[in-house]
Amino acid sequence: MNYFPKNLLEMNGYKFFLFGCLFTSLTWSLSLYMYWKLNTRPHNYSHVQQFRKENTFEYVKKQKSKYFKNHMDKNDLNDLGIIKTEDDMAIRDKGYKDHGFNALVSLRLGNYRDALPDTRHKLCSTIKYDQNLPNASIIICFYNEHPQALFRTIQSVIRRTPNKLLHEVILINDFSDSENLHQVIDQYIKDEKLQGIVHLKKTNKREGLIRARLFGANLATGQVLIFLDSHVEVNTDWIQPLLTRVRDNRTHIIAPIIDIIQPDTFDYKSSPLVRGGFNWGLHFKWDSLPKGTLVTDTDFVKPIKTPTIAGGLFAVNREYFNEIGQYDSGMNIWGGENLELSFRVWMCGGSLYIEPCSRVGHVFRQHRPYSAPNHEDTMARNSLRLANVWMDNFKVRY
Ligand SMILES: [Mn+2]
Repeated sequence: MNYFPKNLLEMNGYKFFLFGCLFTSLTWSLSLYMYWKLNTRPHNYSHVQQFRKENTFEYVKKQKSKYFKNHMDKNDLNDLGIIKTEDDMAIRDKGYKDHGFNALVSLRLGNYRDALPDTRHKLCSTIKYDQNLPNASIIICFYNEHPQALFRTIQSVIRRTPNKLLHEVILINDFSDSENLHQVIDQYIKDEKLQGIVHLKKTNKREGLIRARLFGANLATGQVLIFLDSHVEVNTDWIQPLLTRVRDNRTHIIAPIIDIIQPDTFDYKSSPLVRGGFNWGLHFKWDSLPKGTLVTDTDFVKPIKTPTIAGGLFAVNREYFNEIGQYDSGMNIWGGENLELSFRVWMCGGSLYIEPCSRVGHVFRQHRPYSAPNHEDTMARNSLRLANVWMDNFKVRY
């Protein structure tokens, strides 16, 4: 019996029905297979060795012609996330787990992106900064950072900071798990011939953000210390306003506006002008500015007095930082140190400002991809220290 008609017109109802069934089941199987392919994560990532050469420099080079033309074109940024192979998918998924952002996009974005939107108020670009400013040591601590995210941080600092003002960049590897990462970064510094300006150091054990920063601060010899996260991109003329304010008053701690780099697409967006606050749980929060603060154009370029700073990014006179006793070195890993520093500064006669003409983009990760080694709640522990040291009669409220 011939089930397959020579042409469709010859089919009677029965054969047509059978043919339809066959066609439908084939379509369904195909859809299900594709759905399954797109949704299953690879069971192991062994075929994607961490930081293997193809995953970094070579890979980026290969992609270069295609992706490096103009990153600020929205469509191009979208293209960076396209998954073509299983390796791509593994890099992306492992990236979310290890870094809290899309590592595939970070990888393809490469070691530097040229065009960032200038998110400052238009008046900022008309300001002529004094050439005679103090120089800065930039301190960047990292723990298991994605190499390209760190490289973009370094490159953006090198390329967007006047040579004269950049005393050094101190990278502190806070005992990252992978030995390989340290070598990759070391090699990168050599390849880019940055040995004279970028210094890579490693702690002897996991110290956490606070003690790792102190380790860096104690090595630094610049007049001003600027602490940065390891997944940021500094924007046009970012450093001049910070250094100007610190020079004008050595007891002022100055933070830039933290622009938003979206963790899935790495799209760069402007942040509104707000100031730092806190609640009685001793959690940092952003507060809107008092009514009437931003009326005229010039109000948008004045420093904003702030009770607290977010903590990731700020500039401080190095000697003043030492005089007020730096950070509380008894604090572990992460959390609370930004409020502790803020309280300390206020009570030691200093003050804190946010500088609207200094913009630094920061990848707001989906989650903090690490915990304390012994699963200690370091935020609670550090906050208790802060309350005990600085809050006197108010500590009962915590
Ligand atoms: Mn961060």
